[in-house]
Amino acid sequence: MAYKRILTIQDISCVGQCSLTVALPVLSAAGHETAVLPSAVLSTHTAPGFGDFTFRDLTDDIPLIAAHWKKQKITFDAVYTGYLGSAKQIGYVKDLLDTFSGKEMTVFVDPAMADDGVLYTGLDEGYVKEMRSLAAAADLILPNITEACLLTGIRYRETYEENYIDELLRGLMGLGAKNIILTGVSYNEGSTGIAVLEEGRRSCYTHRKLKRSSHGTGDVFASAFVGAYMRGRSAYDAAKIAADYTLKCIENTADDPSHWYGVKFEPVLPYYIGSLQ
Ligand code: PXL
Repeated sequence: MAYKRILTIQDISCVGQCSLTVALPVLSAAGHETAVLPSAVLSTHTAPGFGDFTFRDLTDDIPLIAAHWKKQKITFDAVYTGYLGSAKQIGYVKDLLDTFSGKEMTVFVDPAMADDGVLYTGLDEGYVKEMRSLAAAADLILPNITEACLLTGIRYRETYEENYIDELLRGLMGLGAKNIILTGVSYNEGSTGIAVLEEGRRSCYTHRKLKRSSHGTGDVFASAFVGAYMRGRSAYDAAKIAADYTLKCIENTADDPSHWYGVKFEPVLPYYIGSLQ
């Protein structure tokens, strides 16, 4: 099996099971070497529940770290970005992609910035605007419906039919997105799924929808997707593996109301590893 070095750029939420505390174990479980560029350090994630969180923005460190890596001739097989610290930082991340870009470097952008029709606390239109151009620099983007709406300017809707999803996919392509993994595509109460646009071909993976919606599942899905894709799976197969794993993680958490802030993804890692064999 090829051993890939994956750089992931996202925050350290010290407590809360999202971002780097999810991405690193999942990518390692997929058999990849990980490198990190923390975008910010927060005491917890920013979703309602933990109250006031601390936020240390690491924007100014990004170009210094990138310059050191460049001097050392360090290269990456993939870069996977998630929640970033500021609009200015997104500009630095674009510069970093230019600096390290190579034929063999795959760029994944999860524009982790919103859910259920609303932007995460602390983010603004300036952040969304920069995220649009980062999405254009990616080989694959992984937005949910809310993020796709913010990126394209299309109105957010809770209920919709297939032509709405087509409109979102077209809008994202219009921004310059090459391959799109659109999550949370649900046409009825009982099911949800992923719309995949891979090299112009459209497919959809649909699965059971659980009653409970859980925090951090976007990061579990994106990390599991990147891990599987970098193991040579197609975007559709990687989406299926990641969606099935995410569903199992939610199921594994459903009987524990005290675990409201994330999903217990760790005990289900053997299932994920098995699905990659
Ligand atoms: O799971 C996405 C995410 C990542 N990082 C931080 C967040 C969130 C979602 O709320 O607050 C800091």
